[in-house]
Order: sequence, then structure tokens, then C-alpha cells
Amino acid sequence: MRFDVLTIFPQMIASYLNEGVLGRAVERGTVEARLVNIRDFASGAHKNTDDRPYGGGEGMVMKAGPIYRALESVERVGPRSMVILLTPKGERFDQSLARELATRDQLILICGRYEGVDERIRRTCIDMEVSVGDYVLSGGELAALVVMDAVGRLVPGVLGDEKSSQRESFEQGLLDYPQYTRPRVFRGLEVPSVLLSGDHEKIRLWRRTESLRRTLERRPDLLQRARLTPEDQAILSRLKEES
Ligand code: 6GU
Repeated sequence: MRFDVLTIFPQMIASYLNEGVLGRAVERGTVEARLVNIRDFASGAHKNTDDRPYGGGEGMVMKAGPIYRALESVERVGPRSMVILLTPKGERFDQSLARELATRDQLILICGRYEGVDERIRRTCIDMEVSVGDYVLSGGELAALVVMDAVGRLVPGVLGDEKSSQRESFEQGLLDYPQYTRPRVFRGLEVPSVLLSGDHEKIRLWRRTESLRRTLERRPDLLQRARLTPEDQAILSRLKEES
């Protein structure tokens, strides 16, 4: 997977890419990440990348020219390359979109600012517009990092344990079960005894129940779309009776 990020703040992206799971993947070459500073493609003495909106009003709009030239400078890799604009007006990013994007060869991510980019860029250069949620960020940089992180960890070879991304309950449409590690007692609170029992079937059942309990309490909307087994249905009926 190759990411090319077009931004006026490349340092915001660079520092995150140097650390953690994504940092290691970049270091190993499993994921390639290139940063393109849109300002390098601006013209004029001031190298402006934004300007006032035609028609008047608040804020600034990102100019078409610098983004267009920055985009032209990016080498296209593989047959499944895609240009994505990060904007709060975009399609909502979720795990299923992350999975779809992870099958691509290259994602070219354009970080817009909140007031937006010139509509002619959107209409001529963009394959997809993506938002990371219903709130306003001051720029698309954090959103691009969210997309790169969630997509990057699905690329084969990025996580140490190949199965660990599939085990996560969000992949199955549920919230994760509670986790415990040493010590056995913390501020008077004991680790649930089932987790110390060594009985793997009991542990599996406890974890599944707690996943379903949390999802029912906090995100009942997820249960509509989750793939639920007959066992899950039975657990859910019991949980609903209890409450
Ligand atoms: Cl992609 N950009 C900005 N500026 N704000 C957002 C967003 C993106 N997604 C959610 N809020």
C-alpha cells in the first residue's frame, strides 16, 4: 500500500507516521508514505494556497491551481489507485470502508481545510470524499491520519499477528469485551474469576457475552448490522430480560 498525502502541514502527518504500528510498517516498507507540501506548488511571491471565496462570506477557500499541480506531481502506482478528498461533507468512514480501501494499491489523500477546496478540483480530480465523523476539524490532516492508520493496519504484514485485526470485535460489528492484566487485585477490584479458570470455552462465552452486553448498552444500532449467531441471539435475549 502506498499513501501520498497532499497537505499544507506535512509535519503534522510526519510525526505520527514515525511511531507505532504505522511507523514500523513504513520502516519495513510494507507501507509506503509520501508527503507532498501543497505550498511547494503555489505561485506568486506569497505562495498562497488559499484565497477569499467568490460571492463573499467567511473564511478562505483552497485554490485549485496548487492542489492540481501537486496532484500532477504524484506518480500513479498500480491499477487500483484512488484520489480521496478529506472533508466533513464526505462519505462517513467506518471499518467496512477501511476494508475496501485496504484492497487499493495507492491512496492519494488530499487534506482540505474546513471552508473547503475549490469546487472544480472536487469535480475533476476526486474519486471519493471521506469524512471521519460528525464533528468539525480545522483541517483534513487528522482525518487523513485516521484513514491511513485504520487502512494501514489491514494491509497484510502490517500487524505482527495476521489474525489480530480479524479477532477484534469491531470487525464483527460489536464492541470489544473488557480486558484485564496483572495485578489480580487493583484497588480492591478483582479480575473476574472465569479469566483465571483456564477453561477456554467458558472464557470465550464470557467474552462474547460482555461484548454483546456493551454493544447493547452503548451502541444498540450496531446490533442491527452485526453478524449474530444463534448463540449470540440467545445471549442477547437473556441480557434484555436481565435489564
Ligand atoms: Cl475529513 N475534515 C474536516 N475538516 N473535518 C472533519 C472531517 C474531515 N471529518 C470529520 N470532520
